[in-house]
Amino acid sequence: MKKNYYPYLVYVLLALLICFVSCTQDSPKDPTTNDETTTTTSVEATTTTTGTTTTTTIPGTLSEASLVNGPEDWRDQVIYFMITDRFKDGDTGNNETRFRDNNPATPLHNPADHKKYHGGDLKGIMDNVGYLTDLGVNSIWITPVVYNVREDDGYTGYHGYWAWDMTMMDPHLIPNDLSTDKNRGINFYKHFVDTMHANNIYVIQDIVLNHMGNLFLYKIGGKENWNPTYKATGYGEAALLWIEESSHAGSAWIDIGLRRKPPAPFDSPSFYNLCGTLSDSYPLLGDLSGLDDLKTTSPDVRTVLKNIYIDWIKYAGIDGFRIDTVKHIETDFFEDFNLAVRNYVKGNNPNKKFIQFGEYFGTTHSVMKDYTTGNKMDSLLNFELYYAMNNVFRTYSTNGTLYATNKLTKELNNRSVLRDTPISDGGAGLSAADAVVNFIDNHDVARYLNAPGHNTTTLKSALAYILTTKGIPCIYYGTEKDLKASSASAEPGRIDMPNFDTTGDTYNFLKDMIKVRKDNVALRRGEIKVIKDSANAGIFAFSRYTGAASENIYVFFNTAKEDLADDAIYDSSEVDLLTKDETLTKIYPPGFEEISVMQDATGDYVKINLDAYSFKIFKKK
Ligand SMILES: [Ca+2]
Ligand SMILES: [Ca+2]
Ligand SMILES: [Ca+2]
Repeated sequence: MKKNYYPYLVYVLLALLICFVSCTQDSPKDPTTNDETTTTTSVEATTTTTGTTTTTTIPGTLSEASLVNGPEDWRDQVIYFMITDRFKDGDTGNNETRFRDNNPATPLHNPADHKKYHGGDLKGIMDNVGYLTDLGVNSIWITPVVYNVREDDGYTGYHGYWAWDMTMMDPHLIPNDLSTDKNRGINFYKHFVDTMHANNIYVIQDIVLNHMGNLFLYKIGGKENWNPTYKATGYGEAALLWIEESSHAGSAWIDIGLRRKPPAPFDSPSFYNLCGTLSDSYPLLGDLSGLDDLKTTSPDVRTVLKNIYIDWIKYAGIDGFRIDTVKHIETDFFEDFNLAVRNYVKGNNPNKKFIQFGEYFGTTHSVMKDYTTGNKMDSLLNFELYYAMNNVFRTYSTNGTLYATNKLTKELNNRSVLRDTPISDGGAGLSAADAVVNFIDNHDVARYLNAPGHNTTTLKSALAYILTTKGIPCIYYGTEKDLKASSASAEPGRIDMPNFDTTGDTYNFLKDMIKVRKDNVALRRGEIKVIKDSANAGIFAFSRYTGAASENIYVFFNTAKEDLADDAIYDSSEVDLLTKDETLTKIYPPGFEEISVMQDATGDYVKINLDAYSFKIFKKK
């Protein structure tokens, strides 16, 4: 049984006395403070990486991580996003052993239930770093690592988005014998980041700044209420009722859920908005599904959040943040937070390119701009492209065909409202239009293959598009394994990686496409111009170019259900990408093919054969 307490760490007798008098709960150690009482005993962590077993000493004191430079250019990165709990259980010793309501019939660890812990951990990722490097991805985004609420109404905090203590590692991710030692937990994470860096993989940490887990309810007019209706002026600090102090005190699930008052300063009612339930009309101040909304307008809250997350960079040496639920946080918060992060990084390694991108579920570029202009985030997840691709590559319209390919052109054009220059003071060093993070699916939406009628042919086209268009591609774990959920919604899609074989068809397709991107600088860093699109399913052709003609890449998609034979594709782009008598050589899929650029009264054109739902990539010979 995992222990559910933390060692008291006492600096002076006074603190000891205060603790005896007033502490009703444990107080984890401040990771920013070097603790003179920490023993020098080391803890060994054994890691197996591609057949080699190494033993690393995990020290009990914190030391500053060396901030590696980060990628030269984030556009060179292919991000692989995994829910750590679902990737690989590398250490069964840290698996959750409790039961809901202390009932052995309902274990919180149950790999057959997507709401429960499955056991994946950092060792599981380290053990399979060779799989990631074989695939060719060079950055990972992992779900939040901080100490979470274990259980809430039948769900568990396996995903990491329910913080109880943002300064401490969640015990399910690290060796069990480190789980009550804040410093060693953080140092194990540092060991994990170092291991990734040693394999040329950068680490993006997912962070939640909007809310904590569900740790309090309200008491209004003498009545307890989990989700009172939204009240813009707030219910007042007196309405905050910690669960352990409510009528639910003594319920078995309080201890199971670790839903105690959080450590200071998050135990202060002044840290919360206390406005009741969030609504679509008022997304900023309410509690999202009962998750306690932090008062992100408060200078004190801002300072604490900045310090906590700068410490994760300082002590673990990570390379970026993916910031959750930004739509529920005031935009000016990010001028403060993102700038502070960049200033810290710059002060410690001016060469390090640290990326910060946000998640605004379902947004468009017209909204995204408010979060990326000025000194805010580098970029956001590209939901506008996600929806466009859903139409173009995935969702059949009522007449049984896919939608107009010009939706992709519109998405590219709409990026013009985004910040078109790099942030002046560091960060990823890219315009927001260049730094958008492109994805075909993730943990908040259905898996790609769960759309009706879809198969790996259209999956490949969609993957090919995010690996050839402008932006930073992000692959959801298991896509390369053709993972498909029991239903077309987000949570059932969070299934376990079935294996780490490197033999599957989609796996090798993705590996090849990642290599094509790596081998061609224009696909990573070039500009993009659409050569031809269509008002129905059909052709979508574009070029990526750097200015050096020999690097020009031409990509042709056919999204129609009919084959296209010898279709003339005229260059309608204003940059004149096709020139008469030039020859283009196919670089993907394998097999020799050359086409010549021809000219008639309409202009320069090529003729190309494309099977239904297929694509080809050419390079100027
Ligand atoms: Ca485990
Ligand atoms: Ca909020
Ligand atoms: Ca709550």
